[in-house]
Parts: sequence; C-alpha cells; structure tokens
Amino acid sequence: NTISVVGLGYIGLPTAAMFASRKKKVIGVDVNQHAVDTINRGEIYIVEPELDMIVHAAVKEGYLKATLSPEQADAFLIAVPTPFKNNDSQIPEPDLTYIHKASEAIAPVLKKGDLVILESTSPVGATEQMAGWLAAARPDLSFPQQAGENADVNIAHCPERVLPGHVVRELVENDRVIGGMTTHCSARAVELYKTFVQGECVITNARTAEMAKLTENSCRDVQIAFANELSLICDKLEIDVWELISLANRHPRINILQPGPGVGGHCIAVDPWFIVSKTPELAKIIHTARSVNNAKPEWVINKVKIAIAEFLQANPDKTVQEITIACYGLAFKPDIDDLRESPALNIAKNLAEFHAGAVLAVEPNISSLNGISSSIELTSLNAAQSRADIHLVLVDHSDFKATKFSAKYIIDTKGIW
Ligand code: SAJ
Repeated sequence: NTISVVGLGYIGLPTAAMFASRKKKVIGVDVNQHAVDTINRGEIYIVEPELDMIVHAAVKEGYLKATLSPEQADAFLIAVPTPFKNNDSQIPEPDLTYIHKASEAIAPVLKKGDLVILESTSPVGATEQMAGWLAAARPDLSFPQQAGENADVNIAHCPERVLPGHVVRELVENDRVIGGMTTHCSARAVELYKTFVQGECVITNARTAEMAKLTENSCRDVQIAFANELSLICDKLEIDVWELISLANRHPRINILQPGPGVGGHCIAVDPWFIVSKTPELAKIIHTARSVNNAKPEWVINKVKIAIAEFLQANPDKTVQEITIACYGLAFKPDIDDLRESPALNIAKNLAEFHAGAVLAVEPNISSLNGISSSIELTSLNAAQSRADIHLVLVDHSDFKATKFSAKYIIDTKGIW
C-alpha cells in the first residue's frame, strides 16, 4: 500500500525516506517546487546527517517520488509547520493555516479505508479540528467524530519527537506516542509506524498525544530558563555559573541544564505558547520560562555594550569605530548549520546594527552569509581570535571547545573559554 507524506521539511522528508527505505511506495507532497524538483533528482535541500544517502537510494529505486498536488494513497501523514501568529497580543496564538490547507489538499483524493495522521506539533484540539475540516470537505465519507470505530476514514495524532542532527537514528529508535481518535485509529497507526520504528508505540488518545509533545518541549524550556536565570543571578553575585551547576549536578537527584544566549530552533521557543494561549491563567511557570529565555539575548547584548565602554575607558586613544567584535557561532545550537530562530544569529545581527566598528562571525558549519547579513564578516576562528578586541561566545561548537583561548574581553555565554 501507498503512503503519502504531506510537507517534505525537516520531519516529513526523513519520515518519507524511512518508509521508502523499507520498500513502501511513498508519495511526498510539498507546495515548494524547488523542494519537489530537488527530491525527484534524489537530492536533499536540508542538512541532516545520512539523509542524503537514504533519499538518493529511495528515489533511484523508485520507492519515493515528490509531487506538488496530492494523489490517492492508503495513509496520509501530515508534517507541515505550525508556527504562531505574529499578532500584537502578549501571548502568541498557534497558526493552523498549514494544517487547514493540507487537509483541503488531501480531501479530494481521500477514500474509504484511508488513514490520516497528523504529525505536526499542534495545540490541544487540533486533530479534532483537522478531522472537522476533512469531514466538511467530504460529506460523502464518515469520520471518527460521528461514526466512531465504524468511520470510513481513520484519524490519529502521532507527534514527531526527533532531535535535529540525529533524526535518522531517533526516527527508528525513539518511542512513539500514538493518539488515535478511536481504538481502531490507534491500532492502524501503530501498524503503519511499526514499518520502521523499533521503539515502543504507546497508545493514548489524540488530545493527550498533542499535550504530551507540548509538555516535553515546555519541560525543556522551563529547565533551560532555570539555568538561564541562574546565570543572571551568578553574574550579579560574582559566582561562576558553570562551576555552580556542575557542583549542584553532583547531587544524585539534580540535573540542571546549561545556560546560553537564549533558546532557539522552532520547537522549544514555540510549543510552550500553545499551552499558554489555551490556558493563560493556569500556565504560569511555562509562561515565565518563555519570558526568561526570550529576555536572555538582550542581556547578552547589554554585556557587550558594557565591554565596549570598559574597553574605551582602558584604551582612551581608541574610538568605537576601531573596536572589532567577534561572535563565535551563529547556529541555534552546537554542531549544526541551522540558523533558523537562532538567538546567536539575532544577537550578531543586532550588534552589527548598532556597533560602529567591525563585527566578525565564526560559523564553521556554514560557508556564506549571503542573504543573511551584509554587515557581519564571516571569518576563521584564528583570524577572529587575533583580530577582535571583544570576543563573544554564542555557540559551543566542537571546534571552539577543542581550542583554548584567553583574552581580556571575553563574554562567554556557553562557558567554554
Ligand atoms: N539549550 C540550552 N541549554 C541546554 C540545552 C539546550 O540553552 O542545556 C538551547 C539550545 O542551544 C537551543 C535550544 O535550547 O537553542 C533548543 O535545543 P534542544 O537541543 O533542546 O532542542 P531542539 O529544538 O533541537 O529539539 C527539541 C527536542 N525536544 C526535547 O528535547 C524535549 C526534540 O526531541 C524535538 O523533537 C524537537 O524539539 C521538536 O521538533 O519539537
């Protein structure tokens, strides 16, 4: 039987490739012509270890093809983005437009016996909403919300939980939360994922599955906020936060995460808002954690401003224009090339805007800043270390950790130097 994966991004493409690698016929659907063309050539347009080989083999052997418009299949997996709306309110609201569009796109080709799985991280109730959109578009078919176990089309929410950079391994090894709208929906989803998932497929209902995914990322956000808050407190009290955390973590039941320049990527900095916007009066810690992590980049920028002032005071013969700042790392976390929603990149861009002197950046995982920033100069680690007056560590890339460096003005948000 045929599986259709709608949305060929960071989750959809690896998932499609895994099914295809198990010799399932997979039709990938994406609205982006460039993505479709690239995949059909057996190439990938995202960076994820091992994925290029798997996609190449799947396309060459004829198990995977990409198209712009959906075709008939037996199972549909929806893996489209769920961003939040940029409105003026204090609490961002989830934007389900992409799920709505994907539902409308697959509705015409749905048939009796099909399974539709929502993989996108979604606010509680989104799976029921998707089922409603499908039912409205196809009044000739019955859906779980009316027909229960006898529905023509089965629906489930099975959130992805893979870590960027380890997607291929985690897709296979991680346990899966399977939230069917009925028992039969869950059983069919388990059967499908068992094609390649070696982890356990744990069954629950759709709403709990939605909340489980949001809970995982909110939990991490809260823990990182705790570490970030400690870093501010320690700075004030003149305590080394890295030493402090490593000491506290020697306690058998304590495991504090690491502070940094803020929280990036588009999962952990987004998903907690899906809980807060649903229950604003109850989600207090989750809301505060978001605010603490969101405020960290500004605190870092302020540290640079203080360093500039101190530098000028110590070097009265120099002007601001003559001060060179080096940013070490632009990615949203170590050892990846992903600059999306990166606090490091935003900090570097902000510095380049207000600072009158040169702003250098070292980012070993990318080769050009074309289209990203024309005022930041990409350079090598050695060049930055010898040219800059103020050194700002933003990402703990392995290359940086492997070197020792000391200078008078180092602002180290990752505690490596
Ligand atoms: N970070 C810290 N300190 C830490 C750990 C992380 O500041 O101690 C920062 C990172 O630098 C980064 C951000 O947090 O900016 C997020 O990085 P991450 O490695 O915690 O997570 P992501 O966004 O790459 O992937 C997360 C994962 N969720 C959890 O670990 C609970 C992944 O399993 C999810 O599949 C993914 O979100 C997702 O798609 O939702």
